[in-house]
Amino acid sequence: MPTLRFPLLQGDNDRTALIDGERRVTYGALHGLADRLATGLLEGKVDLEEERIAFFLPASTDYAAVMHGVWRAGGIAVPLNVGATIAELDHYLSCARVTRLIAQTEHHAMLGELCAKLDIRLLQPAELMAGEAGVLPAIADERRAMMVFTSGTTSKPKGVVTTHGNIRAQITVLLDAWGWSDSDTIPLFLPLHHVHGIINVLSCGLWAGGTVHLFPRFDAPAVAAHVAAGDYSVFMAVPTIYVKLLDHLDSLEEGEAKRVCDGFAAMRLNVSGSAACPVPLFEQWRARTGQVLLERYGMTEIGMALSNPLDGERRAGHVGQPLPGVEVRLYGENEQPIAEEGQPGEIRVKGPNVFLEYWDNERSTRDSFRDGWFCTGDMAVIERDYYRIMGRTSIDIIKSGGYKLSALEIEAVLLAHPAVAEVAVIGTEDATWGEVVAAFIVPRPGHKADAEEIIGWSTGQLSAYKIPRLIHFVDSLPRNAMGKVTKPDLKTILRAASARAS
Ligand code: MLC
Ligand code: AMP
Repeated sequence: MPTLRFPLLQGDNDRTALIDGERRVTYGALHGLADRLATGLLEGKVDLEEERIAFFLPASTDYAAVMHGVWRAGGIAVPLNVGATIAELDHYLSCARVTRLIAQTEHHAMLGELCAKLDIRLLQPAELMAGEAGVLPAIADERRAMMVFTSGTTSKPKGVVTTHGNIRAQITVLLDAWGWSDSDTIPLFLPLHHVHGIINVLSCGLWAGGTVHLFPRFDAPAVAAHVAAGDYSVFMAVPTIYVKLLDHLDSLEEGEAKRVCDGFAAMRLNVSGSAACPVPLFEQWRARTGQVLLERYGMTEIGMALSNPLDGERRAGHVGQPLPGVEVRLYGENEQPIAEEGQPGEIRVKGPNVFLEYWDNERSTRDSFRDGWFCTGDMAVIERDYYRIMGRTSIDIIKSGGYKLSALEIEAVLLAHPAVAEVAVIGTEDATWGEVVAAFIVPRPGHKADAEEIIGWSTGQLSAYKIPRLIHFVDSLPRNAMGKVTKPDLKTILRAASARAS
Protein backbone atom coordinates (compact mmCIF):
# COMPACT_ATOMS: atom_id res chain seq x y z
CA MET A 1 0.00 0.00 0.00
CA PRO A 2 1.53 3.35 -0.98
CA THR A 3 -0.02 5.00 2.09
CA LEU A 4 2.22 2.95 4.36
CA ARG A 5 5.33 3.74 2.38
CA PHE A 6 4.81 7.49 2.31
CA PRO A 7 2.30 8.66 4.89
CA LEU A 8 1.77 12.21 3.63
CA LEU A 9 -1.45 11.27 1.82
CA GLN A 10 -3.48 9.37 4.35
CA GLY A 11 -6.95 9.11 2.85
CA ASP A 12 -8.50 5.86 1.70
CA ASN A 13 -7.94 5.33 -1.99
CA ASP A 14 -11.53 6.05 -3.07
CA ARG A 15 -11.98 9.22 -1.01
CA THR A 16 -11.68 12.68 -2.52
CA ALA A 17 -8.31 14.31 -1.84
CA LEU A 18 -8.62 17.36 -4.07
CA ILE A 19 -11.37 19.34 -5.73
CA ASP A 20 -9.74 20.99 -8.74
CA GLY A 21 -12.31 22.94 -10.75
CA GLU A 22 -14.91 20.45 -11.92
CA ARG A 23 -12.61 17.52 -11.17
CA ARG A 24 -12.58 15.42 -7.99
CA VAL A 25 -9.29 13.61 -7.51
CA THR A 26 -9.22 10.60 -5.19
CA TYR A 27 -6.33 9.63 -2.93
CA GLY A 28 -5.80 6.55 -5.09
CA ALA A 29 -5.50 8.70 -8.23
CA LEU A 30 -3.18 11.19 -6.53
CA HIS A 31 -0.91 8.38 -5.31
CA GLY A 32 -0.77 7.04 -8.86
CA LEU A 33 0.10 10.46 -10.33
CA ALA A 34 2.79 11.11 -7.71
CA ASP A 35 4.36 7.67 -8.26
CA ARG A 36 4.36 8.09 -12.03
CA LEU A 37 5.80 11.57 -11.77
CA ALA A 38 8.53 10.33 -9.40
CA THR A 39 9.38 7.53 -11.84
CA GLY A 40 9.44 10.00 -14.74
CA LEU A 41 11.83 12.26 -12.84
CA LEU A 42 14.12 9.37 -11.96
CA GLU A 43 14.74 8.50 -15.63
CA GLY A 44 16.02 5.08 -14.56
CA LYS A 45 18.09 6.33 -11.62
CA VAL A 46 17.52 4.86 -8.15
CA ASP A 47 17.29 8.16 -6.25
CA LEU A 48 17.41 11.87 -7.16
CA GLU A 49 19.89 12.39 -4.30
CA GLU A 50 18.52 15.82 -3.40
CA GLU A 51 18.52 17.23 -6.91
CA ARG A 52 16.62 20.53 -6.81
CA ILE A 53 13.44 20.28 -8.87
CA ALA A 54 11.57 23.58 -9.13
CA PHE A 55 7.95 23.95 -10.15
CA PHE A 56 6.04 26.97 -11.39
CA LEU A 57 2.47 25.73 -10.97
CA PRO A 58 -0.71 27.27 -9.56
CA ALA A 59 -2.72 25.34 -6.97
CA SER A 60 -3.75 22.26 -8.92
CA THR A 61 -3.69 18.47 -9.01
CA ASP A 62 -0.43 18.79 -10.93
CA TYR A 63 1.07 20.89 -8.14
CA ALA A 64 0.26 18.21 -5.52
CA ALA A 65 1.44 15.37 -7.76
CA VAL A 66 4.71 17.17 -8.53
CA MET A 67 5.39 18.06 -4.89
CA HIS A 68 4.81 14.47 -3.75
CA GLY A 69 6.55 13.05 -6.82
CA VAL A 70 9.72 15.03 -6.10
CA TRP A 71 9.62 13.89 -2.47
CA ARG A 72 9.11 10.25 -3.44
CA ALA A 73 12.00 10.33 -5.91
CA GLY A 74 14.40 11.79 -3.30
CA GLY A 75 14.62 15.31 -4.73
CA ILE A 76 14.30 18.70 -3.06
CA ALA A 77 11.02 20.37 -4.02
CA VAL A 78 11.39 24.09 -4.84
CA PRO A 79 7.88 25.58 -5.24
CA LEU A 80 8.03 28.93 -7.04
CA ASN A 81 5.84 32.00 -6.78
CA VAL A 82 3.67 31.99 -9.88
CA GLY A 83 3.46 35.78 -9.62
CA ALA A 84 7.24 36.23 -9.55
CA THR A 85 9.06 38.33 -12.12
CA ILE A 86 11.82 36.85 -14.31
CA ALA A 87 14.42 38.72 -12.23
CA GLU A 88 13.10 37.08 -9.04
CA LEU A 89 12.91 33.65 -10.67
CA ASP A 90 16.49 34.07 -11.88
CA HIS A 91 17.58 34.53 -8.26
CA TYR A 92 15.58 31.54 -6.92
CA LEU A 93 16.68 29.17 -9.67
CA SER A 94 20.33 30.11 -9.65
CA CYS A 95 20.59 30.26 -5.85
CA ALA A 96 19.06 26.77 -5.52
CA ARG A 97 21.09 25.49 -8.47
CA VAL A 98 17.94 24.01 -9.94
CA THR A 99 18.47 21.49 -12.75
CA ARG A 100 14.88 20.93 -13.87
CA LEU A 101 11.85 23.23 -13.84
CA ILE A 102 8.30 21.93 -14.22
CA ALA A 103 5.64 24.25 -15.62
CA GLN A 104 2.56 24.03 -17.83
CA THR A 105 3.22 24.44 -21.56
CA GLU A 106 1.45 27.83 -21.55
CA HIS A 107 4.28 29.22 -19.37
CA HIS A 108 7.16 27.71 -21.33
CA ALA A 109 7.55 30.71 -23.66
CA MET A 110 7.90 33.05 -20.68
CA LEU A 111 10.36 30.75 -18.86
CA GLY A 112 12.31 29.41 -21.85
CA GLU A 113 14.98 32.10 -22.16
CA LEU A 114 15.78 32.06 -18.44
CA CYS A 115 16.01 28.27 -18.39
CA ALA A 116 18.33 28.30 -21.41
CA LYS A 117 20.54 30.88 -19.70
CA LEU A 118 20.73 28.82 -16.49
CA ASP A 119 21.02 25.49 -18.29
CA ILE A 120 17.78 24.22 -16.74
CA ARG A 121 15.59 21.63 -18.45
CA LEU A 122 12.06 22.93 -18.80
CA LEU A 123 9.47 20.16 -18.52
CA GLN A 124 5.74 19.84 -18.13
CA PRO A 125 3.89 17.61 -15.65
CA ALA A 126 2.06 15.49 -18.24
CA GLU A 127 5.24 14.29 -19.95
CA LEU A 128 6.73 13.24 -16.60
CA MET A 129 3.58 11.30 -15.71
CA ALA A 130 3.26 9.61 -19.10
CA GLY A 131 4.90 6.30 -18.16
CA GLU A 132 4.12 3.53 -15.67
CA ALA A 133 5.07 3.84 -11.98
CA GLY A 134 8.28 2.02 -11.07
CA VAL A 135 10.22 1.20 -7.93
CA LEU A 136 10.88 4.26 -5.77
CA PRO A 137 13.57 4.81 -3.14
CA ALA A 138 13.07 4.73 0.63
CA ILE A 139 13.67 8.23 1.97
CA ALA A 140 15.13 8.79 5.45
CA ASP A 141 13.63 11.51 7.63
CA GLU A 142 16.85 13.53 7.80
CA ARG A 143 17.02 13.97 4.04
CA ARG A 144 16.39 17.47 2.60
CA ALA A 145 12.84 17.73 1.19
CA MET A 146 11.88 21.30 0.39
CA MET A 147 13.28 24.76 -0.21
CA VAL A 148 11.01 27.78 0.25
CA PHE A 149 12.35 31.28 -0.38
CA THR A 150 11.85 33.86 2.34
CA SER A 151 12.76 37.52 2.57
CA GLY A 152 14.98 38.55 5.42
CA THR A 153 17.33 41.24 6.56
CA THR A 154 19.55 40.75 3.52
CA SER A 155 18.58 42.14 0.14
CA LYS A 156 17.93 38.81 -1.64
CA PRO A 157 15.52 36.12 -0.36
CA LYS A 158 17.12 33.02 1.18
CA GLY A 159 16.21 29.38 0.56
CA VAL A 160 14.86 27.78 3.74
CA VAL A 161 15.58 24.05 3.62
CA THR A 162 13.41 21.63 5.58
CA THR A 163 13.89 17.88 5.85
CA HIS A 164 11.24 15.18 5.53
CA GLY A 165 11.39 14.93 9.32
CA ASN A 166 10.81 18.68 9.75
CA ILE A 167 7.81 18.57 7.43
CA ARG A 168 6.41 15.54 9.23
CA ALA A 169 6.79 17.32 12.60
CA GLN A 170 5.23 20.56 11.29
CA ILE A 171 2.19 18.70 9.96
CA THR A 172 1.57 16.16 12.70
CA VAL A 173 1.66 18.70 15.52
CA LEU A 174 -1.19 20.60 13.84
CA LEU A 175 -3.23 17.47 13.10
CA ASP A 176 -3.45 16.82 16.82
CA ALA A 177 -3.63 20.39 18.09
CA TRP A 178 -6.39 21.45 15.72
CA GLY A 179 -8.31 18.18 15.64
CA TRP A 180 -8.00 17.41 11.92
CA SER A 181 -9.90 14.37 10.65
CA ASP A 182 -10.76 12.73 7.34
CA SER A 183 -14.18 14.37 7.44
CA ASP A 184 -12.63 17.84 7.10
CA THR A 185 -12.95 19.89 3.92
CA ILE A 186 -10.93 23.08 3.58
CA PRO A 187 -10.62 25.71 0.82
CA LEU A 188 -7.08 26.53 -0.34
CA PHE A 189 -6.71 30.00 -1.86
CA LEU A 190 -3.37 30.95 -0.31
CA PRO A 191 -0.22 31.01 -2.43
CA LEU A 192 1.62 27.70 -2.62
CA HIS A 193 5.15 29.04 -2.26
CA HIS A 194 4.76 29.63 1.50
CA VAL A 195 4.22 27.35 4.49
CA HIS A 196 0.77 28.67 5.37
CA GLY A 197 -0.64 27.23 2.14
CA ILE A 198 1.80 24.32 1.76
CA ILE A 199 1.89 22.94 5.30
CA ASN A 200 -1.11 24.22 7.25
CA VAL A 201 -3.70 23.79 4.52
CA LEU A 202 -2.59 21.43 1.72
CA SER A 203 -0.35 19.04 3.66
CA CYS A 204 -2.45 18.89 6.83
CA GLY A 205 -5.61 18.38 4.79
CA LEU A 206 -4.06 15.53 2.81
CA TRP A 207 -2.32 13.86 5.74
CA ALA A 208 -5.61 13.91 7.64
CA GLY A 209 -7.33 12.19 4.71
CA GLY A 210 -9.61 15.21 4.25
CA THR A 211 -10.57 17.12 1.10
CA VAL A 212 -8.79 20.23 -0.11
CA HIS A 213 -10.73 22.52 -2.47
CA LEU A 214 -8.21 24.31 -4.72
CA PHE A 215 -8.64 27.91 -5.90
CA PRO A 216 -6.15 29.51 -8.29
CA ARG A 217 -6.23 32.68 -6.11
CA PHE A 218 -8.32 34.26 -3.39
CA ASP A 219 -11.69 35.24 -4.81
CA ALA A 220 -14.04 36.52 -2.09
CA PRO A 221 -17.36 36.00 -3.96
CA ALA A 222 -16.43 32.48 -5.10
CA VAL A 223 -15.18 31.40 -1.67
CA ALA A 224 -18.17 32.98 0.08
CA ALA A 225 -20.61 31.15 -2.21
CA HIS A 226 -19.11 27.80 -1.22
CA VAL A 227 -19.15 28.81 2.45
CA ALA A 228 -22.85 29.66 2.13
CA ALA A 229 -23.43 26.22 0.58
CA GLY A 230 -21.92 24.63 3.69
CA ASP A 231 -19.02 23.08 1.76
CA TYR A 232 -16.27 23.57 4.35
CA SER A 233 -15.56 22.51 7.94
CA VAL A 234 -12.26 24.35 8.44
CA PHE A 235 -11.06 27.74 7.18
CA MET A 236 -7.53 29.16 7.34
CA ALA A 237 -6.50 32.60 6.17
CA VAL A 238 -4.35 35.66 6.81
CA PRO A 239 -6.00 38.64 8.57
CA THR A 240 -6.23 40.61 5.28
CA ILE A 241 -8.52 37.90 3.90
CA TYR A 242 -10.85 38.16 6.91
CA VAL A 243 -10.95 41.94 6.31
CA LYS A 244 -11.75 41.36 2.63
CA LEU A 245 -14.48 38.84 3.55
CA LEU A 246 -16.08 41.32 5.95
CA ASP A 247 -16.04 43.94 3.16
CA HIS A 248 -17.60 41.38 0.83
CA LEU A 249 -20.34 40.58 3.37
CA ASP A 250 -21.14 44.31 3.51
CA SER A 251 -21.62 44.29 -0.25
CA LEU A 252 -24.17 41.42 -0.23
CA GLU A 253 -27.90 41.74 0.21
CA GLU A 254 -29.06 40.74 3.69
CA GLY A 255 -30.30 37.22 2.94
CA GLU A 256 -27.16 36.19 1.07
CA ALA A 257 -24.89 37.74 3.73
CA LYS A 258 -26.76 35.73 6.37
CA ARG A 259 -26.26 32.50 4.43
CA VAL A 260 -22.50 33.16 4.22
CA CYS A 261 -22.32 34.01 7.94
CA ASP A 262 -24.29 30.87 8.76
CA GLY A 263 -21.81 28.88 6.65
CA PHE A 264 -18.92 30.22 8.71
CA ALA A 265 -20.82 29.69 11.96
CA ALA A 266 -21.36 26.02 11.10
CA MET A 267 -17.64 25.32 10.61
CA ARG A 268 -15.67 23.63 13.35
CA LEU A 269 -12.68 25.99 13.09
CA ASN A 270 -11.54 29.34 11.67
CA VAL A 271 -7.80 30.05 11.98
CA SER A 272 -5.91 33.32 11.48
CA GLY A 273 -2.15 33.69 11.12
CA SER A 274 0.93 34.84 9.18
CA ALA A 275 0.42 38.37 10.54
CA ALA A 276 -1.09 39.96 13.64
CA CYS A 277 -4.88 39.73 13.83
CA PRO A 278 -5.98 43.12 15.18
CA VAL A 279 -8.34 42.87 18.18
CA PRO A 280 -11.14 44.83 16.38
CA LEU A 281 -10.97 42.33 13.49
CA PHE A 282 -11.17 39.38 15.92
CA GLU A 283 -14.24 41.01 17.53
CA GLN A 284 -15.92 41.88 14.22
CA TRP A 285 -15.48 38.33 12.96
CA ARG A 286 -17.04 36.96 16.14
CA ALA A 287 -19.92 39.46 16.02
CA ARG A 288 -20.64 38.72 12.35
CA THR A 289 -20.14 34.95 12.17
CA GLY A 290 -20.14 33.71 15.76
CA GLN A 291 -16.68 32.19 15.11
CA VAL A 292 -13.95 32.84 17.67
CA LEU A 293 -10.81 32.99 15.51
CA LEU A 294 -7.99 30.72 16.58
CA GLU A 295 -4.83 32.82 16.16
CA ARG A 296 -1.48 31.11 15.87
CA TYR A 297 2.12 32.21 15.21
CA GLY A 298 4.56 30.63 12.78
CA MET A 299 7.39 31.23 10.36
CA THR A 300 8.81 29.64 7.23
CA GLU A 301 11.81 28.36 9.19
CA ILE A 302 9.77 26.65 11.94
CA GLY A 303 6.27 25.95 10.69
CA MET A 304 3.91 26.75 13.56
CA ALA A 305 5.20 27.38 17.09
CA LEU A 306 2.51 29.06 19.19
CA SER A 307 -1.22 28.54 19.07
CA ASN A 308 -4.40 29.39 20.90
CA PRO A 309 -6.20 26.20 21.93
CA LEU A 310 -8.83 24.29 19.99
CA ASP A 311 -10.68 23.80 23.28
CA GLY A 312 -10.27 26.54 25.86
CA GLU A 313 -9.84 30.27 25.82
CA ARG A 314 -8.88 31.85 22.46
CA ARG A 315 -7.69 35.26 23.51
CA ALA A 316 -7.83 38.24 21.14
CA GLY A 317 -4.46 39.83 20.38
CA HIS A 318 -2.60 36.76 21.69
CA VAL A 319 -1.09 33.74 19.97
CA GLY A 320 -1.50 31.26 22.82
CA GLN A 321 1.09 28.80 23.98
CA PRO A 322 3.82 26.56 22.51
CA LEU A 323 2.50 23.64 20.47
CA PRO A 324 3.36 20.19 21.88
CA GLY A 325 6.99 19.25 21.17
CA VAL A 326 7.92 22.81 20.20
CA GLU A 327 10.15 24.53 22.76
CA VAL A 328 9.77 28.30 22.93
CA ARG A 329 11.68 30.78 25.08
CA LEU A 330 11.93 34.53 25.26
CA TYR A 331 15.43 35.99 25.47
CA GLY A 332 16.27 39.46 26.78
CA GLU A 333 18.94 41.82 25.49
CA ASN A 334 21.47 40.27 27.89
CA GLU A 335 21.06 36.95 26.02
CA GLN A 336 19.44 35.40 29.09
CA PRO A 337 16.08 33.60 29.00
CA ILE A 338 13.30 35.64 30.55
CA ALA A 339 11.85 34.00 33.61
CA GLU A 340 8.91 36.21 34.56
CA GLU A 341 5.72 37.15 32.84
CA GLY A 342 5.39 40.67 31.47
CA GLN A 343 9.03 41.04 30.37
CA PRO A 344 9.46 41.33 26.59
CA GLY A 345 12.05 39.26 24.77
CA GLU A 346 12.95 37.73 21.42
CA ILE A 347 11.14 34.48 20.57
CA ARG A 348 13.57 31.57 20.13
CA VAL A 349 12.48 28.11 19.09
CA LYS A 350 13.82 24.57 19.27
CA GLY A 351 12.25 21.31 18.13
CA PRO A 352 11.89 18.78 15.31
CA ASN A 353 9.91 21.40 13.37
CA VAL A 354 12.90 23.76 13.04
CA PHE A 355 14.50 23.93 9.56
CA LEU A 356 17.90 22.50 8.69
CA GLU A 357 19.65 25.42 6.99
CA TYR A 358 19.53 28.36 4.64
CA TRP A 359 20.60 26.88 1.32
CA ASP A 360 24.23 27.49 0.47
CA ASN A 361 24.45 30.11 3.21
CA GLU A 362 26.36 28.75 6.15
CA ARG A 363 26.89 32.18 7.62
CA SER A 364 23.19 33.12 7.77
CA THR A 365 22.38 29.68 9.15
CA ARG A 366 25.01 30.03 11.88
CA ASP A 367 23.96 33.59 12.73
CA SER A 368 20.31 32.63 13.11
CA PHE A 369 20.96 30.06 15.87
CA ARG A 370 22.24 30.62 19.42
CA ASP A 371 23.01 27.54 21.51
CA GLY A 372 20.76 25.45 19.30
CA TRP A 373 17.83 27.90 19.53
CA PHE A 374 16.51 29.47 16.31
CA CYS A 375 16.25 33.25 16.74
CA THR A 376 13.03 34.40 15.07
CA GLY A 377 13.60 38.16 15.22
CA ASP A 378 10.09 38.56 16.66
CA MET A 379 9.53 40.13 20.08
CA ALA A 380 6.85 38.85 22.46
CA VAL A 381 5.68 39.02 26.02
CA ILE A 382 3.81 36.46 28.13
CA GLU A 383 0.63 37.73 29.76
CA ARG A 384 -1.47 35.41 31.91
CA ASP A 385 0.20 32.35 30.32
CA TYR A 386 -0.37 33.45 26.71
CA TYR A 387 2.20 34.93 24.34
CA ARG A 388 1.49 38.28 22.73
CA ILE A 389 3.59 39.28 19.69
CA MET A 390 4.96 42.81 20.06
CA GLY A 391 6.69 43.29 16.71
CA ARG A 392 9.98 42.53 15.03
CA THR A 393 13.53 43.35 16.01
CA SER A 394 14.27 44.59 12.47
CA ILE A 395 12.52 47.59 10.94
CA ASP A 396 13.56 46.25 7.52
CA ILE A 397 11.03 43.41 7.59
CA ILE A 398 7.55 44.35 6.39
CA LYS A 399 4.43 42.15 6.58
CA SER A 400 1.86 43.06 3.95
CA GLY A 401 -1.24 40.89 3.54
CA GLY A 402 0.70 38.04 5.19
CA TYR A 403 3.69 38.30 2.82
CA LYS A 404 7.05 38.98 4.41
CA LEU A 405 8.94 41.62 2.45
CA SER A 406 12.47 42.91 2.76
CA ALA A 407 12.83 46.70 2.68
CA LEU A 408 16.41 46.17 1.51
CA GLU A 409 15.36 44.08 -1.50
CA ILE A 410 12.90 46.81 -2.59
CA GLU A 411 15.46 49.57 -1.95
CA ALA A 412 18.04 47.79 -4.13
CA VAL A 413 15.59 47.77 -7.06
CA LEU A 414 14.55 51.42 -6.63
CA LEU A 415 18.14 52.58 -6.21
CA ALA A 416 19.02 51.18 -9.61
CA HIS A 417 16.62 53.68 -11.26
CA PRO A 418 18.71 56.46 -12.88
CA ALA A 419 16.63 59.24 -11.27
CA VAL A 420 16.97 57.88 -7.71
CA ALA A 421 19.87 59.20 -5.64
CA GLU A 422 18.81 57.82 -2.25
CA VAL A 423 15.92 55.71 -1.05
CA ALA A 424 14.49 54.36 2.19
CA VAL A 425 11.64 51.84 2.32
CA ILE A 426 9.46 51.24 5.37
CA GLY A 427 6.20 49.48 6.23
CA THR A 428 3.38 51.72 7.35
CA GLU A 429 0.23 50.60 9.15
CA ASP A 430 -2.82 49.85 7.05
CA ALA A 431 -6.25 48.61 8.07
CA THR A 432 -6.56 46.06 5.23
CA TRP A 433 -3.00 44.93 4.60
CA GLY A 434 -1.53 45.20 8.11
CA GLU A 435 1.32 47.16 6.61
CA VAL A 436 1.88 48.64 3.17
CA VAL A 437 5.19 49.49 1.53
CA ALA A 438 6.18 53.16 1.52
CA ALA A 439 9.26 54.51 -0.26
CA PHE A 440 11.00 57.82 0.44
CA ILE A 441 13.06 58.88 -2.55
CA VAL A 442 15.66 61.62 -2.92
CA PRO A 443 15.81 62.39 -6.67
CA ARG A 444 19.14 62.63 -8.45
CA PRO A 445 19.82 66.26 -9.45
CA GLY A 446 18.96 66.94 -13.07
CA HIS A 447 16.75 63.82 -13.36
CA LYS A 448 12.99 63.77 -13.36
CA ALA A 449 10.93 60.88 -11.99
CA ASP A 450 7.36 60.61 -10.82
CA ALA A 451 5.60 57.90 -8.81
CA GLU A 452 4.13 56.33 -11.95
CA GLU A 453 7.55 56.00 -13.52
CA ILE A 454 8.98 54.40 -10.35
CA ILE A 455 6.08 51.93 -10.13
CA GLY A 456 6.55 51.03 -13.80
CA TRP A 457 10.26 50.42 -13.16
CA SER A 458 9.52 48.19 -10.15
CA THR A 459 6.84 46.21 -11.96
CA GLY A 460 9.30 44.42 -14.21
CA GLN A 461 11.49 43.46 -11.29
CA LEU A 462 9.37 42.86 -8.20
CA SER A 463 6.25 40.76 -7.56
CA ALA A 464 3.14 42.96 -7.40
CA TYR A 465 2.86 42.68 -3.62
CA LYS A 466 6.35 44.18 -3.12
CA ILE A 467 5.70 47.32 -5.16
CA PRO A 468 5.50 50.50 -3.04
CA ARG A 469 1.97 51.76 -2.50
CA LEU A 470 3.14 55.14 -1.24
CA ILE A 471 5.99 57.08 -2.81
CA HIS A 472 7.25 60.33 -1.29
CA PHE A 473 9.87 62.48 -2.98
CA VAL A 474 11.96 64.30 -0.36
CA ASP A 475 15.00 66.60 -0.38
CA SER A 476 16.91 64.44 2.08
CA LEU A 477 16.50 61.46 4.38
CA PRO A 478 16.77 61.80 8.17
CA ARG A 479 20.06 60.31 9.34
CA ASN A 480 21.77 59.76 12.68
CA ALA A 481 25.31 60.82 13.61
CA MET A 482 26.66 57.67 11.93
CA GLY A 483 24.93 58.60 8.67
CA LYS A 484 22.36 55.77 8.95
CA VAL A 485 18.80 56.56 7.86
CA THR A 486 16.56 56.79 10.92
CA LYS A 487 13.59 54.83 9.63
CA PRO A 488 11.54 55.27 12.84
CA ASP A 489 11.51 59.01 12.02
CA LEU A 490 10.05 58.22 8.60
CA LYS A 491 7.33 56.14 10.26
CA THR A 492 6.54 59.08 12.57
CA ILE A 493 6.33 61.46 9.58
CA LEU A 494 3.82 59.15 7.83
CA ARG A 495 1.77 58.60 10.97
CA ALA A 496 1.52 62.36 11.53
CA ALA A 497 0.55 62.90 7.88
CA SER A 498 -2.20 60.28 8.03
CA ALA A 499 -3.49 61.68 11.36
CA ARG A 500 -3.67 65.14 9.73
CA ALA A 501 -5.53 63.69 6.72
CA SER A 502 -8.18 61.89 8.80
C1 MLC B 1 -1.90 41.44 -3.45
N1 MLC B 1 -1.50 42.72 -3.57
C2 MLC B 1 -0.82 43.06 -2.47
C3 MLC B 1 -0.80 41.92 -1.67
N2 MLC B 1 -1.47 40.93 -2.30
N3 MLC B 1 -0.26 44.21 -2.10
C4 MLC B 1 0.36 44.24 -0.92
N4 MLC B 1 0.43 43.17 -0.09
C5 MLC B 1 -0.12 42.00 -0.46
N5 MLC B 1 -0.04 40.94 0.32
C6 MLC B 1 -1.75 43.64 -4.66
C7 MLC B 1 -2.16 42.98 -5.95
O1 MLC B 1 -1.01 42.64 -6.66
C8 MLC B 1 -2.96 44.08 -6.61
O2 MLC B 1 -2.10 45.04 -7.14
C9 MLC B 1 -3.67 44.74 -5.45
O3 MLC B 1 -2.87 44.39 -4.29
C10 MLC B 1 -5.07 44.27 -5.20
O4 MLC B 1 -5.11 42.89 -5.33
P1 MLC B 1 -6.31 42.04 -4.77
O5 MLC B 1 -6.82 41.25 -5.89
O6 MLC B 1 -7.28 42.89 -4.04
O7 MLC B 1 -5.56 41.17 -3.74
P2 MLC B 1 -5.44 39.64 -3.82
O8 MLC B 1 -4.85 39.25 -5.11
O9 MLC B 1 -6.79 39.14 -3.45
O10 MLC B 1 -4.40 39.27 -2.68
C11 MLC B 1 -4.67 39.50 -1.35
C12 MLC B 1 -4.28 38.25 -0.55
C13 MLC B 1 -2.83 37.88 -0.91
C14 MLC B 1 -4.42 38.59 0.89
C15 MLC B 1 -5.19 37.09 -0.93
O11 MLC B 1 -1.98 38.96 -0.59
C16 MLC B 1 -2.37 36.63 -0.22
O12 MLC B 1 -2.63 35.54 -0.70
N6 MLC B 1 -1.70 36.78 0.94
C17 MLC B 1 -1.25 35.62 1.72
C18 MLC B 1 0.23 35.51 1.76
C19 MLC B 1 0.67 34.27 2.54
O13 MLC B 1 0.21 33.14 2.29
N7 MLC B 1 1.54 34.45 3.50
C20 MLC B 1 2.02 33.35 4.33
C21 MLC B 1 3.52 33.38 4.43
S1 MLC B 1 4.04 32.05 5.50
P3 MLC B 1 -2.47 45.89 -8.44
O14 MLC B 1 -1.33 46.83 -8.57
O15 MLC B 1 -2.57 44.90 -9.53
O16 MLC B 1 -3.77 46.56 -8.11
C22 MLC B 1 4.03 32.73 7.04
C23 MLC B 1 4.21 31.81 8.19
C24 MLC B 1 2.93 31.76 8.95
O17 MLC B 1 3.78 33.87 7.19
O18 MLC B 1 2.89 32.06 10.13
O19 MLC B 1 1.93 31.41 8.29
P1 AMP C 1 7.30 34.24 6.98
O1 AMP C 1 8.75 34.53 7.10
O2 AMP C 1 6.69 34.73 5.71
O3 AMP C 1 7.08 32.84 7.27
O4 AMP C 1 6.60 35.08 8.08
C1 AMP C 1 6.79 34.79 9.43
C2 AMP C 1 6.52 36.03 10.24
O5 AMP C 1 5.13 36.34 10.22
C3 AMP C 1 6.87 35.85 11.69
O6 AMP C 1 8.25 35.98 11.90
C4 AMP C 1 6.04 36.96 12.32
O7 AMP C 1 6.69 38.19 12.20
C5 AMP C 1 4.79 36.99 11.44
N1 AMP C 1 3.65 36.29 12.05
C6 AMP C 1 3.19 35.05 11.80
N2 AMP C 1 2.08 34.80 12.54
C7 AMP C 1 1.85 35.91 13.28
C8 AMP C 1 0.86 36.30 14.23
N3 AMP C 1 -0.16 35.50 14.55
N4 AMP C 1 0.96 37.52 14.79
C9 AMP C 1 1.96 38.36 14.46
N5 AMP C 1 2.91 38.07 13.55
C10 AMP C 1 2.86 36.86 12.96
